[in-house]
Amino acid sequence: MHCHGMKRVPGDRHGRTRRLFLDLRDDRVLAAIFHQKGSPFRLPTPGPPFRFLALFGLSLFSPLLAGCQGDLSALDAAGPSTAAIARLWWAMLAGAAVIFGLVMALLCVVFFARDKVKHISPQRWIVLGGIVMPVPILLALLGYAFYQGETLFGDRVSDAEITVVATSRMWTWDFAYELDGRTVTSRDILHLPVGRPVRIETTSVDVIHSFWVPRLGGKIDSIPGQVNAIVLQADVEGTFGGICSEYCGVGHAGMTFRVTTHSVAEFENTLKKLGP
Ligand SMILES: [Cu+2]
Repeated sequence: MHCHGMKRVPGDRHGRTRRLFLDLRDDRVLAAIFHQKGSPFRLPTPGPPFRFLALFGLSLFSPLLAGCQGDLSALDAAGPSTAAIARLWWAMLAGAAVIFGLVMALLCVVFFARDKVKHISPQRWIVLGGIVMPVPILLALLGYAFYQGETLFGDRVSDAEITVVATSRMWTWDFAYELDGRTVTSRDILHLPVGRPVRIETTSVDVIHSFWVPRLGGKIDSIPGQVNAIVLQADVEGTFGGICSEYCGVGHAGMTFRVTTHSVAEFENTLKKLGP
């Protein structure tokens, strides 16, 4: 058997890939990770199975954990709508993990106990493994998605006493509020009261944009000549990121805004300081 991948000429793509793979399993690399001063992983010398699991775990969880929090994370809920989205996301992940685990279990049976499943016909594998096994899980997830959807768009959405008009244009957001019979506005900063549902009515003056504050709720298209509405509620005071989530031209990436939430009294004071 040829095992001379390491002798490929320098610059060879496959040779480099193979060296990188081998390096990751090298004791010196692991020693740097696990035994350096101040390393959070100061552990006894890891054995081969542990090494693989540790590296696999590190590679899997670092991007996952990094994505769970932050200004634009829909998993870092600051209101009931995003809480519903996050619950659904975790349920979908759990369902996908269960199906993945079952498929891997079947794969192990085929690899390691082939004699016990040899009598099962291919058609039976398809029906049992491809339909009977995943469909109940997928139906349960579908039902849960409908149930959570009611929190976002259905009868369970709270009635909003406050309305803000969000007007999009390339590449800014204007927010208009009613205050004692007059209209005040803010640009690229949306002020919201804490604990009160607010109806956001959005429209565009040029092309289609999309209004999205990930920590407070789902996204909604902002379309010229049309008014679309979404109800958002913030449960905590703070500032959150908002973005246009529909590509709208060269300035799209910079079409962001901030959401600042205030206590109800402070919200009114803030609006009083705004101009028309
Ligand atoms: Cu955009």
